[in-house]
Amino acid sequence: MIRIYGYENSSNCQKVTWACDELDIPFEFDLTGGTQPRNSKDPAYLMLNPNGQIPTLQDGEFLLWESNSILRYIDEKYGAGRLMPKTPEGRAVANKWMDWQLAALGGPMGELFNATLRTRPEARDVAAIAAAGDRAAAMWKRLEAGFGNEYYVAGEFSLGDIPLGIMANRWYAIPIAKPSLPRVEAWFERLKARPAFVERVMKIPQPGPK
Ligand SMILES: N[C@@H](CCC(=O)N[C@@H](CS)C(=O)NCC(=O)O)C(=O)O
Repeated sequence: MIRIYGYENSSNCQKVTWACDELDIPFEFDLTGGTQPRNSKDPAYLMLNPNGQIPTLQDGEFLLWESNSILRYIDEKYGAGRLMPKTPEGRAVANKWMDWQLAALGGPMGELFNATLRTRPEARDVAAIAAAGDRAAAMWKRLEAGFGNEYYVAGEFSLGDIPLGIMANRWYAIPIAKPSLPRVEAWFERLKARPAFVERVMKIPQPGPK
């Protein structure tokens, strides 16, 4: 059975647990200690992942870190590629959105998340939250503009939806004013109808203040 080092309320781990359920792949968690890692900086863990971050996947002797790479690996190895579109163009679009989540959306969303849910209410900086909210909203507007009439980001449901769906779950959990994004909102409603998303993402409480 594959092993996932991580914890269930980590956004990057949720990508993997959600995809495993979509593909009916059994897995075991390690380092979970409930909802927090025991220690991702532990020398023994750093042997598995020199970044000292989660998730790390172990499949027999094979070790892999970087959540989006893990998604591609499990889909190809255990899902016969069924979470990737069938055409090169479709796969390219799914890959584009996965890369964009890490390269463009993740930064502003991390900043906003740390300034809000990860900070005690009395210590929150209203101006910093407004600025981070604006930067994140600018990114969500790009996704809104990137949607045509597709139901999912690459047409059919695919790996392309998973990293973005995790971010959307955070975005809608953060109590700030948000612009109207009808296509993003309709897509998020579609994700919420997926049992694996409900179980592995929606039902898991967001991490609280550090
Ligand atoms: N690019 C990495 C980022 C992993 C990452 O930032 N993981 C966070 C949890 S969501 C983490 O390990 N945080 C603890 C730390 O940085 O020490 C990936 O996608 O796997």
